[in-house]
Amino acid sequence: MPAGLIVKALSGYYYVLSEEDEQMTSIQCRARGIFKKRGVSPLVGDKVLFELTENGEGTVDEILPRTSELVRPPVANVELVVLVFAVTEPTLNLQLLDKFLVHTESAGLETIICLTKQDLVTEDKESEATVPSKGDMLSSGVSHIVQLYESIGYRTVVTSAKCGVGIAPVLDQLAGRISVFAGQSGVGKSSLLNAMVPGLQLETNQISMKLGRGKHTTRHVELIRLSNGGLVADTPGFSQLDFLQIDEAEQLSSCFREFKPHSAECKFRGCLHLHEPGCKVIEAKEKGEISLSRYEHYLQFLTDIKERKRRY
Ligand SMILES: Nc1nc2c(ncn2[C@@H]2O[C@H](COP(=O)(O)OP(=O)(O)O)[C@@H](O)[C@H]2O)c(=O)[nH]1
Ligand SMILES: [Mg+2]
Ligand SMILES: [Zn+2]
Repeated sequence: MPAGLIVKALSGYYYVLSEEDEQMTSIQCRARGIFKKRGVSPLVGDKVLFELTENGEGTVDEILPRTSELVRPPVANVELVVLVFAVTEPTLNLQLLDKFLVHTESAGLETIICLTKQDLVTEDKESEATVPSKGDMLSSGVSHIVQLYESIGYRTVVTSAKCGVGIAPVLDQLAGRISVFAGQSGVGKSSLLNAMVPGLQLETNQISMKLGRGKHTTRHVELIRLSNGGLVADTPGFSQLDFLQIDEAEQLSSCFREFKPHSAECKFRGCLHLHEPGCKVIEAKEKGEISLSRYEHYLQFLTDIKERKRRY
């Protein structure tokens, strides 16, 4: 039975790329009834065994074991999440970035950060002005943010789809695996993908589908194939994150990577790094070894988690 990969799911059909097919055309398949009975459904990203039927279509017979399973967007076997944030337009929201990072950490997914629309902040070197321009200030802010997240251990790439900056470094990260692009609408996810794939023309500047006014009426997940064997999902997904998987306050702290070496040294086991004596995380924050913004977001998320617990 041939093996393949589901690259698209739409209206009850699964589109399977056969491993043996050099042409890389996908085969339209139905899923076998047995899946429904078992309460499982194939996902985009699934490796499957399928059978060809007489009309050139096929049947998905078996789903091979998954390494990961995202709920939103619904994609299996994702190895990398690219968190896409614009340096401006919309205003860079570091709290949301940290929230996404908590999610990818708790899901155990490798994450890179992509800061788009770099062309909107290029500094004006020619200007003699003593007062820094808005662009100058944004530009130094961006390098500060890159430094911060790189120091924590997240590869951070600054890009401009408009000027073709930083496209290759992002593309390199995507080679040979399944990735998802996550980020608010309007940050430039589709534009970035269009810049990476010659001939790809994803619609850009789409009105949010949540408002029901989007041009696309069909909501579907699709993997885009890159020339280096990478597969990427460009889906709105990930938009309204609530701390679904995290219900222990202690677990939150472990999702802040840079806390780890310090929290291991806290005086009390189960220290929440709020105001406990002998807390090494607070000490590190005061020495500037942990950034104030990261620590503050940690406190905010901790409050969110506690309040949610209280409500149920
Ligand atoms: N100046 C500038 N604008 C960009 C860049 N990338 C995207 N945009 C614009 O930002 C808007 C949203 O882009 P889009 O790719 O649709 O964002 P998405 O919603 O995240 O997929 C569009 O008007 C794009 O033209 C960039 O690198 N520079
Ligand atoms: Mg888009
Ligand atoms: Zn502590």
